[in-house]
Amino acid sequence: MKIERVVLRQLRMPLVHFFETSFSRTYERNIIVVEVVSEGLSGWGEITAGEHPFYNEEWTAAAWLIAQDYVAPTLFVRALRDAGDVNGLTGHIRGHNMARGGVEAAVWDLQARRNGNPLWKEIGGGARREIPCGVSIGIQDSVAQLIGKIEGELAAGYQRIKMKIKPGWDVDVIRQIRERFPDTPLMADANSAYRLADAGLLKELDAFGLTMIEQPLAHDDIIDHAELQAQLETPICLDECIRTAHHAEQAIRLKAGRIVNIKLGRVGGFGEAKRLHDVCESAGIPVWCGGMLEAGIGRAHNIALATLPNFTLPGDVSASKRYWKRDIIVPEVETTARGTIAIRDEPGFGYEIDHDFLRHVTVREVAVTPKR
Ligand code: OSB
Ligand code: MG
Repeated sequence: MKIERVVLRQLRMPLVHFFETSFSRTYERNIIVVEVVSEGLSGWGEITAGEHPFYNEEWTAAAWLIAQDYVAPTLFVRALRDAGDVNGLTGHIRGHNMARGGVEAAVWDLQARRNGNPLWKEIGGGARREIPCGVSIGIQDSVAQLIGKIEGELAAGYQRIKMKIKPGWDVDVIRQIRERFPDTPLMADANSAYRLADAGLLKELDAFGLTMIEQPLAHDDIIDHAELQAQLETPICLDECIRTAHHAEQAIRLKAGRIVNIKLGRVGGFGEAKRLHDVCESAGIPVWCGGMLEAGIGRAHNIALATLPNFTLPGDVSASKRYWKRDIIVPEVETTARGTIAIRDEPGFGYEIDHDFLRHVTVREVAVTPKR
């Protein structure tokens, strides 16, 4: 593949409902879409960085510069043999996995289209025709509001409910939710809001039969998670602190958690996501696909990823309409009454870009081309 051009577009898309985590409340997303062009075909990817460096160190403005000045130019150095080579080609860039991963994923989409394959097939997935879906529900203004949201999602068929927690919105809230929904698979995501010294409080959550608690401790910690896991009955699921397959090997060796959330952007794209998947699979650690409030392209990539065999748990990939009044793809991502998303067999990520709407939400655009 000889890449001729990389087009970056920054989109501005308001969420239908704000999304609050332990680190911030988001009303509107500023998403970077990547288009890689070669021989009349385009491959598409999404950079999943947030608007601020609060989930990890990345944010839209920095990701734009890294993608433009460092990641895109590596694609022009020589013709690409395989999309799997992009991860190594950008491996000299420290951090910034989301910027690397958005471009890498676009090259995978391009390669899938060249080969006439659906993306799920190109990456070696296809273990299932429908991926199981859960939802991630942010911190609300009241418990009554949270209960209302959960009722709506269960009525839509979603298979598990994840709630965001933070100090002051944790044990009491979960107790009320568990009382109201005694049999629903529930989990909590703390996004690094606690310290090992909070082990006593986190232990109280054992009473509620959560299927897991996600990333309770620091975003870059594995060791304290191991100490905490030894004290908790509830399985710990690692998110922020697993950025490479090697991190997963270390976490598994230390018994820092029993489940891993794999996010395409956080780990730098499909190449590393697949290696991480394989490390977990060999160790008997189930994984699920996390989300970053993606628009349609990133959502479709997540669906492809979640067809790898060890994605056995419902993920955070859900219907477009939970986020957007209108998505940038057609059709939009929809779920079945069973709380699943059916995979599609069209070449590439499986949906059409809505070019009119994409143009409508684009606030800046740049084409990066080879230096001559
Ligand atoms: O930790 O999983 C997370 C959203 C933004 C940043 C971090 C996280 C999340 C979510 C939402 O939980 C997942 C989604 O619905 O896309
Ligand atoms: Mg998380």
